[in-house]
Formats: sequence, structure tokens, C-alpha cells
Amino acid sequence: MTKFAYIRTRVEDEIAVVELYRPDVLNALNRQMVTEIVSALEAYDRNDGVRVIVLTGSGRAFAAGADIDEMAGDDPIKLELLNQFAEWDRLALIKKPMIAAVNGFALGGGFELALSCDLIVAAETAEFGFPEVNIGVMPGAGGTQRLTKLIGKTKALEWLWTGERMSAKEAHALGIVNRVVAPELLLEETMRLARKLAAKPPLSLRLIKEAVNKAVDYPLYEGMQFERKNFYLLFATEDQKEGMAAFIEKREPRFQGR
Ligand code: CO8
Repeated sequence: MTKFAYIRTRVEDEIAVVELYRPDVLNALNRQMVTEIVSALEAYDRNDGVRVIVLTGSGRAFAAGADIDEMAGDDPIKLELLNQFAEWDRLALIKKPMIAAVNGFALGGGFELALSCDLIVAAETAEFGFPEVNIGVMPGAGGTQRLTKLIGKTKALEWLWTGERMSAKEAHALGIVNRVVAPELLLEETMRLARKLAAKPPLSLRLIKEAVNKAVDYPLYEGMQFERKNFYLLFATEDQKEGMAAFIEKREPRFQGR
């Protein structure tokens, strides 16, 4: 994989780990870093040797938001022409399971990045929030939309208006976070979950993800029609034959991703 300036990447046991690495500024997301993150995730999404992608931070932060120094002097026309959110839109097109392992601050754009993943495992010490209101702006990479769809309008407005940070425990109670673990076990527990997913038939995971994401946007009837087509499609896979044969023969299945 290409050499990156602001992230570090590795693959273990068919699990790709992308680590945000700009610890001096709490992994503040400058534009190059976002480009690097998106291109690494897309490369792993196309890589047959990878089944699950883990995104994590380093030092005291997952990411403390967009790089304020970089954007402080921006104007609307510059932002329109930069069209930087086109890159963020590509995160929603990643097909493989993505797990955010949130070690510390996940604020602003950093929270949006975690919310762009499918599952979130958080260290007990992690803190989430949208502090944009405190610096005269608001979320721009999906925060108002994703948070509202997850926790509802009333609670979302309170967090977005006050800009206060929520603990991992609060985020878990709100249904934002899947698991809260001791900080020293964060990566181990995330990898355990990733390995569990990596053992499942990848095409099932892929089409389940697609169908669940449709549930967020589609009315129930249309969503169910979509689900049905994906269900039918899985009967074209070897993994369906293997999974059902293994059940009948009372043995463990071996899934190939075909
Ligand atoms: N941008 C640039 N630098 C940052 C950022 C940031 N977002 N966050 C922290 N840093 C830097 C600090 O300036 C400091 O640098 P230096 O050592 O050179 O002074 C270093 O990181 C360490 O930070 P602190 O000394 O402030 O550490 P504390 O433990 O005292 O505080 C906090 C930690 C509470 C996280 C604090 O740093 C903070 O409030 N940071 C800013 C959080 C914030 O407002 N985030 C939202 C930014 S706006 C945004 O994300 C909009 C999203 C829009 C789309 C996304 C596009 C990428």
C-alpha cells in the first residue's frame, strides 16, 4: 500500500487496521489525512485478502475533529470549490464491515468518522461530541443527520446545541456505541469482534449491510422488497451451498467469499 503521512496501516488475519496517526494534534483531520483514510479504506474494500476493516486512533484521541488551523481562514466559495465532502460521501460506499475502535476523543469530524463506520467499540475513557457550536459552526460531514437517525431529534438537538461531550457509557446507553471496554483491551476486543465477522460468509455480511442501510432511508415496504432480492441473490453463492450442507452434515462450514 502507498506510503501515507497521517495514517498507519496493517493487515492481520484478513483484518485491515487503519490507525489515524497525527498524535501531536489529537489526530485533527486535515484534508490530506481524510484523502489518505478514504483511499486506504477503498483499497482494502477491493482487496480479496481483507474481510473486515478496523479504524482506530492513537495517543489520546480517535480524532478531535477537523483541523481548525487549516479551515479557520476558509470562505464559502473556497469550500464549495474544494468539494471536500465528496470524499466523505465515498465512506458510505465501502461494502465491507467497518469497525471503529475509539480510544479517546471522537469529536466533530472525528465523531462523524466513527459514525461512518458500521459498529463502534469504545474504551471506557473515550469521549464523543459535536463541539462545533462552540467555534461558531456546525457539523458538515453528516453529524446532524447520522446522530439524529440514531438517537432521535430531541436528544440529538441537545448534544448538538450544547456541544457537550458524552462519555462512552452515555454513548452506549444512547445506542451509538456497541461495546465499552477497558482501554487496555480496546484493540484486543475489537479484533475479537472483527475475527468473528471475518469467519462469516462475506457476501452475506455485504448484502446484510446494504439492506440494513436501506432501512434507514426506505419506507418499510420498499426496504423489504430490497431485502428479498438480496436474500434471493445469496442462493447464487457457493457459501450458501457450503453453509447449508455443513448444517445438514453437522460440521463447521468453511466460507470462501464466493
Ligand atoms: N484542530 C487542530 N488542532 C487541534 C484540534 C483540532 N480540531 N484539536 C486539538 N488540536 C491540537 C491543539 O491545538 C493542541 O496543539 P498544541 O499542542 O500545538 O497547542 C493539541 O492538539 C493538544 O490539544 P489541547 O492542548 O487542546 O488538549 P486538551 O487535552 O487540553 O484538550 C480537546 C483536548 C478538548 C479535545 C481540545 O483540544 C479541543 O477542544 N479540540 C478541538 C475540538 C473541536 O472543536 N473539534 C471540532 C472541530 S470542527 C469540525 O470537526 C467540523 C467537522 C466538519 C467536517 C469534517 C471535515 C474533516
